[in-house]
Amino acid sequence: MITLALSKGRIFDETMPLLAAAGITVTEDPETSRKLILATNRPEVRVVLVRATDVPTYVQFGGADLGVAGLDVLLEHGSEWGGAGLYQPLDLRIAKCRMSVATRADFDYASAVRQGSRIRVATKYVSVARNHFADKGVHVDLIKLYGSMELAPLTGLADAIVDLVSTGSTLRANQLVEVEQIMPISSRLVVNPAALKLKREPIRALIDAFERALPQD
Ligand code: PRT
Ligand code: MG
Repeated sequence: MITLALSKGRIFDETMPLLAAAGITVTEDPETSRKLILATNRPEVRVVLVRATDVPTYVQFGGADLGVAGLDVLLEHGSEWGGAGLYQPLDLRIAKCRMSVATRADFDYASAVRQGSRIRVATKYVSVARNHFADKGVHVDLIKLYGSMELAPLTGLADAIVDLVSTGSTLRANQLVEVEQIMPISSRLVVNPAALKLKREPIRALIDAFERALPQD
């Protein structure tokens, strides 16, 4: 049996065409089914549905043989585990967005940076944010949040946020502006190294099929 860990929503949706290219179709709809283990047309392949941030954990500890996770999630997970236990053979180029710094329009980020002011930054991505501001030599107080980062500058909790941006409409709707792009983000295939050894043929075949089906850009 090969177990693939996916999160519901965009990662599930955007992984389906790649699976289809490998001849695999999931036979249940995760949005209507309450099942957490989904069968596929191939009796030896199943999908487990986990929270996006739990995908690396499932794969690292063998709850799944492989999974699909955003680079954002992998960087935060890696900072906790030193990148151990996960083989990352492919950038799937799906669920693309970017990690950015955003502030209220009336906050002068550039001059705060220039003047060496201490900036309060709220984020779910503490490790990425810490590295980014350390590289720039900017002093920050990081405030860890678990959601709705956009609210932090609006309430005075923070001067800035580090969050994912794709269309920019969430920022716009909350009158925030993107003042700096930190890095492009996409989802990666992650594989448990022991599983790759034990089930080399079928896992290799899956990786190769994914690779052939990748979006061309
Ligand atoms: O939603 P849930 O709390 O269950 O978990 P999750 O947010 O971790 O999962 P999900 O499915 O929302 O995100 C899974 C992965 O998709 C992330 O780890 C990213 O790698 C990737 N991804 C791609 C995104 C976005 N685009 C994205 N736009 N993840 C989140 N967003 C959010 C962003 O945080 C912000 O709130 O969408 C909002 C911004 O979108 P725009 O289009 O308004 O700019
Ligand atoms: Mg989400």
